[in-house]
Amino acid sequence: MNILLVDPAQRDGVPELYENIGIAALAASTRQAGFETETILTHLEGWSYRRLGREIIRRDPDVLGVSLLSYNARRTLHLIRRLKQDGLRSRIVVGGHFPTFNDEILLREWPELDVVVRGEGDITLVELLKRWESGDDSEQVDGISFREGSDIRRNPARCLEKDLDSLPRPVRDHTQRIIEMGGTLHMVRARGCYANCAFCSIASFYRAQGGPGWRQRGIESVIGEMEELTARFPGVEMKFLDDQFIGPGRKGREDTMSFAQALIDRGWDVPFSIFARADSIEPELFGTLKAAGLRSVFVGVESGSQNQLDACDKHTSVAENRRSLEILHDLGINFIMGLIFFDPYTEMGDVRANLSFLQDTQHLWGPRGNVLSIENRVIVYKGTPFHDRLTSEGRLEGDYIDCTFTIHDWKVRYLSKLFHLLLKYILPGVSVVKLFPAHLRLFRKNIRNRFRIFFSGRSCRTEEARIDLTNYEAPLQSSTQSSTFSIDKGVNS
Ligand code: B12
Ligand code: SF4
Repeated sequence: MNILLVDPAQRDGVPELYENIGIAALAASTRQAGFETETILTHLEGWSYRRLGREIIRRDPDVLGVSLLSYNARRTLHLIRRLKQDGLRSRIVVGGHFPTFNDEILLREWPELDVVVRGEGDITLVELLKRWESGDDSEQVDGISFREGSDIRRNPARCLEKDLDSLPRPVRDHTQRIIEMGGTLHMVRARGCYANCAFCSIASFYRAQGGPGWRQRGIESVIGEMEELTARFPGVEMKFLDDQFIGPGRKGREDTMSFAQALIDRGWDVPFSIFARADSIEPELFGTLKAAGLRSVFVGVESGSQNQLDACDKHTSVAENRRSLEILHDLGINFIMGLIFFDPYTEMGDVRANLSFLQDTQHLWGPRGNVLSIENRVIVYKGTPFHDRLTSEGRLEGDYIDCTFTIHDWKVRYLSKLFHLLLKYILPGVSVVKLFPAHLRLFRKNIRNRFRIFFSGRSCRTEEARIDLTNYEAPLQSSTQSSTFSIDKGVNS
């Protein structure tokens, strides 16, 4: 039985450089169980949806597994529909955050989908595939939803696997290329989060499955993986994707200390970055983490207004936020702060408080600035407390894939539109004009490189991809500001 696992692109044809650890984890589990699994990271290939469709048809897998986020769901679902119309005979399984919270409506509206996997897929997918392989179509597998006649069946949630070390390490099918193209090395040491911020779906995603909200791998297992990866990719910075690198309470702090100490004892200098809540940042722990290789921290500051922090159920204070930045600054650790400027309840006082927070902390920022963007309007997803609150207040607009809200205060509403306009259209326009000579240089370089490859007779994929990337580099930095900044709503802490 051959399986194809796909991470669809977010934007048509724009290469992004990361290994999708969810897909890599599923590939590892299914291969360990004896299945032939191939993975496609569309964003890495720089393929359009049309090209992705052709590649799927060409491979003709028995099972097509697709990872969906709200952002790529609509286009991907339409692609699947089109492929089915064109005769694709694969069984289709979707999973990830978006399907987990929208399983029923997806199965009702998209008959092309066979199964939705809810929550973690590592064990669920393997069980499902084994049943299908043995010709058992009864679908008695925990953690899935599927169609039975005209009904939608939701099997019980699968209990979270307590021992993350029992799962195989994610495969690294694409990491070599990613690194060669200048991307980062993704790692996971812990899954889940003990908090429950109003704009974030992490808590509901993991809690729906029962079991501990935050789980970590054993120190030796993580260090073993780091060792293997540093041997393969020396000098590369590792980015820990854990929603919360530091676990809850005293134990969480002690375990992180032990992890850092174990790295120090090995005498390595492996640079790494993490996500952390402001209230988990303190001098001793972060001093030790720095000695262990910590280079940068994404801090979930969210706001410089106490009202807004409370509305987001952040359970931190403005003073804690400021202090966390001071600590990182004093220790010489880089940071980026995630800042939500506009949420459904923002008032002018919050905007003012945010601006003055930025002003007060500016002396702590690095030379290139540390805020992703000031436009930052929260995105509301199903599975988040904001989504439930706004639904009960009747304030959500749009559909289950793409929904938005209106901000109560009309002044804030217009300000948010103005910021959006500025960041999405005017600033990129200005920078395109400013960067014109650089664009021209890149264009010439691109042509030169193509000639070089043509005459040297090499058809090296990495080399070609590198050229494509250079091509995209300058426009990306300027024109995608509005989507780049919003990543902090996806990558929260
Ligand atoms: C790293 C990361 C990124 C990276 C890389 C993305 C990636 N997929 O690797 C970058 C920076 C590019 C990114 C961007 C965005 N992200 Co992001 N990101 C994350 C983060 C922090 C880690 C992902 C991860 O590796 N997790 C660890 C692995 C093991 O878990 P997993 O990916 O969930 O996979 C498991 C299950 O979901 C399931 N599963 C997943 N796919 C499939 C497919 C099948 C077939 C099956 C059976 C099961 C299955 O099984 C997997 C193994 O257990 C998550 C938060 C999180 N903890 O998940 C947010 C998160 C996924 N991102 C989120 C968002 C919103 C975004 C953005 C839209 C942000 C933005 N505004 O631009 C963009 C969109 C990206 C896109 N291409 O569409 C949200 C998704 C919410 C939603 N409902 O869609 C999350 C959940 C964060 C949050 N706080 O809510 N992100
Ligand atoms: S935003 Fe960060 S701290 Fe809050 S629930 Fe999500 S992962 Fe946890």
